[in-house]
Amino acid sequence: RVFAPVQVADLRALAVGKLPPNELETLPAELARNDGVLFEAPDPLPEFPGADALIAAVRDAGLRGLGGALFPTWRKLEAVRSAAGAKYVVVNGDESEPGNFKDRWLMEHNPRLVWAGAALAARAVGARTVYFYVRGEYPAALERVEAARTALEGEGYFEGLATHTFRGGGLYVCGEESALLESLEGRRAEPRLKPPYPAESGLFGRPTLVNNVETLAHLAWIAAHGAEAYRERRPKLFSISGDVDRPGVYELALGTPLAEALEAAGGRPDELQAVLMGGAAGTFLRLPDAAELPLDFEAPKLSGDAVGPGALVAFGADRDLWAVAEGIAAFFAHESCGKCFPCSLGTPHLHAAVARRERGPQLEELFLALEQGSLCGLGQAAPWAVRSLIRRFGGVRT
Ligand code: L3W
Repeated sequence: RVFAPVQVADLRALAVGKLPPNELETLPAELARNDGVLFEAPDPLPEFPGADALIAAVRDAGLRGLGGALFPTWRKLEAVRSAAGAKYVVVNGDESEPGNFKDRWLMEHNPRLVWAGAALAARAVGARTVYFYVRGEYPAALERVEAARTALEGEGYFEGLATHTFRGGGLYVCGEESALLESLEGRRAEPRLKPPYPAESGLFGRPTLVNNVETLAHLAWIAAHGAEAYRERRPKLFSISGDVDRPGVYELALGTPLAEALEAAGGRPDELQAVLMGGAAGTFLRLPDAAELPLDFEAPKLSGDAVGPGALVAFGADRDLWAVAEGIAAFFAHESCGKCFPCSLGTPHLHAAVARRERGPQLEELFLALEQGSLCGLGQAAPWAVRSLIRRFGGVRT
């Protein structure tokens, strides 16, 4: 296996100086900056309320996949539950999207909550085995996830379940759920054609519930406090970094306007020119135009605009956004797994075009080839940041 330090150099290019703290061996606990309910595990951890009750609560709470795709969590639970025979639950802790560090914080500082969510989900779908896949470059997270697993096993919380912590393969594409499953099976991480979705045919060809770390933390919180309390709060973790005074993980209510989120992190929206929302697979928003944009599930203005996993990287007026976009394009070219042609050929072309500061209409064809032709989200999302930069900043070199 290869443990490539893919993210660090890229993030250096992203925020030029004020970075998400990915070079740190461990994230300081204080990096969770406000009073989020997700920053602590309920004590005692929630009991399993029964499959019907749990799935109904998850549905009523409106929980969606918080790795970025926002698929309704209860539908996945229901799909896996309704399948017969052996099945699995897999926790996707392969947080590799530049600009995101909220899953890392949860794995390092609140792994009990995530394990609780995974165990509850396993009981709800009738799975007997849970794998927790931790990003290869997050050694402290791996250690703490494993320590929490051992402790919970000792406390009897996993009774009837086999649980495993697994070190990820060290590639960005490992976070794509089907590539992650390949990696878990001991093969090179390459995405599978979908459908069938993992809920139908996943690990070892069996129905598998794959959920992001944060999603399962929310699920556990819902099991402990109910759907109504959740709906009142609408919590979401945001990784806020770049040109703000207090970069960190913030729990904010969905719907919070962008400017307010930046101010919470000590940012001064009036002095910022842009925010990269979502991460490298996200889009540049222009300030002050987007100041009032509500950070909610349904906020797309341009294809690719989405809260995604919840990264906000702020850029002051003196940052060269083209240099950032070049770093992003280089990242995708480097991380493309090579399985499908649109991505493996398209991402180096994109990188070369951005390096030349090309911004003409011919680029649209490349964007479309990547977005529509790529097998997985890596290639599909690769052009979003560049396209949003060209559209929103007129392609003018900043
Ligand atoms: C059962 C169906 N399951 C869809 C499942 C599917 C998957 C989920 C979403 O992620 C996003 C992108 C960025 N029956 C189903 C079904 N599913 N139909 O729903 O599926 P999909 O295809 O919409 O997306 P995806 O490929 O899982 C793409 C975000 O990922 N992203 C972020 C990556 C990084 C992190 C991180 O570091 N933490 O998350 C990169 O592109 O927002 O929208 O489970 O099986 N009929």
